[in-house]
Amino acid sequence: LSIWASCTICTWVMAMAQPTILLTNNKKANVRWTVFGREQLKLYFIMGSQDMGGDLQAALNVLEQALKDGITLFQWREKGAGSLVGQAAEYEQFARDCLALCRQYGVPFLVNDDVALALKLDAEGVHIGQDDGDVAATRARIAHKILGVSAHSVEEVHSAAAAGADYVGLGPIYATVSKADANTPTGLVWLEEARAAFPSLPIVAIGGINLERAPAVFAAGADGIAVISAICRQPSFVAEFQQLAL
Ligand code: TZP
Ligand code: MG
Repeated sequence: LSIWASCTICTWVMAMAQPTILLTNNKKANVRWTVFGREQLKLYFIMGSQDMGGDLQAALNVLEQALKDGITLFQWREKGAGSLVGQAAEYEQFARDCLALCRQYGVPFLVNDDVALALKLDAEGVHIGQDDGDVAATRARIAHKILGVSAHSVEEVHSAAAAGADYVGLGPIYATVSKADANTPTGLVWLEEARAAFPSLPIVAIGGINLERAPAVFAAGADGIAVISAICRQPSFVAEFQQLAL
């Protein structure tokens, strides 16, 4: 260092280098870019503690197994009866525990509805429904993060895409046991219509999808399937899904 310090040019170079060193230590410079591609929708696991009967450790175990076996995206959806909503500390800690596992396996972590939490945890993205605020405003709020939007008509798909959604979620395709206020199942026809209307839009199908139904859902045009109960009730689902080689 003394040799460096005794040389005027070296001192100047070190001074110039200083901000770079500071920047790399600066939390703000530590930007994690998550480039979104439709292949990330392929096997999209959604879970909250309510989907595992409130057993947090069981939920973390199922998530870790699913990550090990190859889910491509995870959505933390803490919602409804039996969830941790209203228990602020436990709610946030459980999200952090799930996020830590996703980071360990390099799988993007999305938060359902709670944009403030997604920003606080620096999650990779958020998923919102039609009643969860303006899509364009959410896009502005989360900047480059992944944005998914649930849509139920061609108009909703169109406006979500125009407002900056990275992908749309369509469903329930089949009857679901995991969402008390779910709409009437659409069947595969709606998926086929949406794909025909939006040939290059990333689309994930949701609702009652299992191993038997998955091939038809992909054939109807989905880039991926989003599932809750298929994995929560049968953690071997992910490995078995891989065997289908869809
Ligand atoms: N939105 C439409 S159906 C559904 C959501 C969140 C639940 C999907 O869960 P499952 O158990 O895969 O049918
Ligand atoms: Mg919502």
